[in-house]
Amino acid sequence: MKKALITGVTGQDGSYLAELLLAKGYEVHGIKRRASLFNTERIDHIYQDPHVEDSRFHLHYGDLSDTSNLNRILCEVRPDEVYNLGAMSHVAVSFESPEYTADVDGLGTLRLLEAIRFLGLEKTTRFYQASTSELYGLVQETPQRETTPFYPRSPYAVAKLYAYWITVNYREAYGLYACNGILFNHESPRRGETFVTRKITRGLANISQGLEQQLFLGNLDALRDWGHARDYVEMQWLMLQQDTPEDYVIATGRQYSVRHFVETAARELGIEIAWQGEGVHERGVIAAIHGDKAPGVVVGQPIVAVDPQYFRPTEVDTLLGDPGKARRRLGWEPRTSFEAMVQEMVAHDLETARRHKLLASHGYNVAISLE
Ligand code: NDP
Ligand code: GDR
Repeated sequence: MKKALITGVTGQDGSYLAELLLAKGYEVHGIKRRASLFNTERIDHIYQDPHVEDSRFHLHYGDLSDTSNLNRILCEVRPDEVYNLGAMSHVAVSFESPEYTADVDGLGTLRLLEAIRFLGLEKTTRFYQASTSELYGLVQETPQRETTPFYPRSPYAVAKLYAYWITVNYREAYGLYACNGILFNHESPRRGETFVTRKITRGLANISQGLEQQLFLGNLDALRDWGHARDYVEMQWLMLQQDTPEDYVIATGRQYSVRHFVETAARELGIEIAWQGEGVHERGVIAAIHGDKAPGVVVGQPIVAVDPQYFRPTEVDTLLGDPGKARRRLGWEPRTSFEAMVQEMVAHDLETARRHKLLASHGYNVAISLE
C-alpha cells in the first residue's frame, strides 16, 4: 500500500486530493494546524476513526513553520509521496503578512525538502510542489506556458517563486523526484469564502434569499483562467506517477473577467444584472428576475458595488494558461466547464442560504460573516 503525506489537507485541494488517494487505495497522512475551533470541515466526511484497525486516513498536528515537527512527521510516516499544498494562500492577505507568507510558503517548502534529504528519503520519496500562475504576475507572454518568464506581483507570489526554484534545485542537485504543478485558479464549493469566486456565489445566494443586501468587490476587470479543483488534483497525482519528474502548467485555456463571473452566477439565480457607472462608482443593479430562486430581491435593487479596499497594491490583471504539455504528455483534460463549475458553486451556496433563512424564520440567530 502506497503512503502519501499531504500538507494543507484541511484546505480545498487537500480535501479533494485526500479523497482521490483514498479511493486509489493509498494510506493517507495529513498535516493539520492546531486551531481554537474545529478546522476539519472539508475532510470530516472522509474521517476514519484512528482506533479502527484498518484506518487508512491519519491526521498529524503540525505547521510548515516548524522544522522539528516536519522532520518528526516525515521520519514516522516515511511517505512514498509528499504533496506540499499547505500555504498562506491569499494574495491580498500576503500584502498584510509578507514575512509570515515568506516563512510558510517559501521556507516551509525548503524545510520539507531538507527533511526528505536529511532522512535519506531522496531516492524513495516523490515530492509535489503547489506552484501557481501567480508566478507569471505581470505577464510576459500569452498564453502562459512552462517556459514563460516569471514576474511575481505580490509577497505571496515572490514566496512561491522561491518554493518553485528550490524544488527545481533539489531535483537537479540530489536527484529527488520533485515536480512543480503550475496551477491556474481552481475553484469549487469548498473554495475559501474570501476568494473572489466563492465570495460571489455565497454573496449572491445570500442576497437572493434576503439575508444580505449588497456584495462589495474590488477589480471587476481582472481576467482569470478558472478550472475545477476536483479536476486539478488528478494532475497533482499524475505528475508523481511518471518516469521522469517535470513541471506542468494546469489550466483550462479559457479566460473570463470577474464581472462575467458575477453575471454567470447571478443568471444561475435567475437574476439579470445591468452595470452602471465606472471605476470605483461602478455597480450592478438587478435588471430582471426570472423564476423564483431569488425571492429576496426586487428589480432596480443594487446588488454589487465596487469597494477600493479590495484593490491590491500591485494587481495581476490577466492570466491565461496553455495546458498543452499536460494534454500531450499525460493525456490530461479539464472535465468541468466554467458554466458547470459556477452552477455547482451557486447550487451549494443557495442551499446553505435557504437553510439559514429557514433557521432565521424560526427565531434562530444566524450570523453571516461578510468579507
Ligand atoms: P487553501 O487556502 O484552501 O488551503 C491551504 C491549506 O494550507 C489549509 O489546509 C491551511 O490550513 C494550510 N496552511 C496554512 N498555513 C499553514 C501553515 N503555516 N502550516 C501548515 N499548513 C498551513 O488553499 P488551496 O487548497 O486552494 O490551495 C492549495 C495550494 O495550492 C496552496 O499552496 C495554494 O497556494 C496553491 N495554489 C492554489 C490555487 C488555487 O486556485 N486554489 C492555484 C495555484 C496554487 P487551515 O485549514 O488550518 O487554514
Ligand atoms: P487570486 O484569487 O488572487 O487569483 O489567487 P482571488 O480569487 O483572491 O482573486 C482573483 C481576482 O479577483 C479580483 N477581485 C477580488 N478578489 C478577492 N479575493 N476579493 C474581492 O472582493 C475581489 N474583487 C475583485 C482580484 O483582485 C484578483 O484579480 C488565487 C489563490 O488561490 C492563490 O493561492 C493561487 O495561487 C492563485 O489563485 C492562482
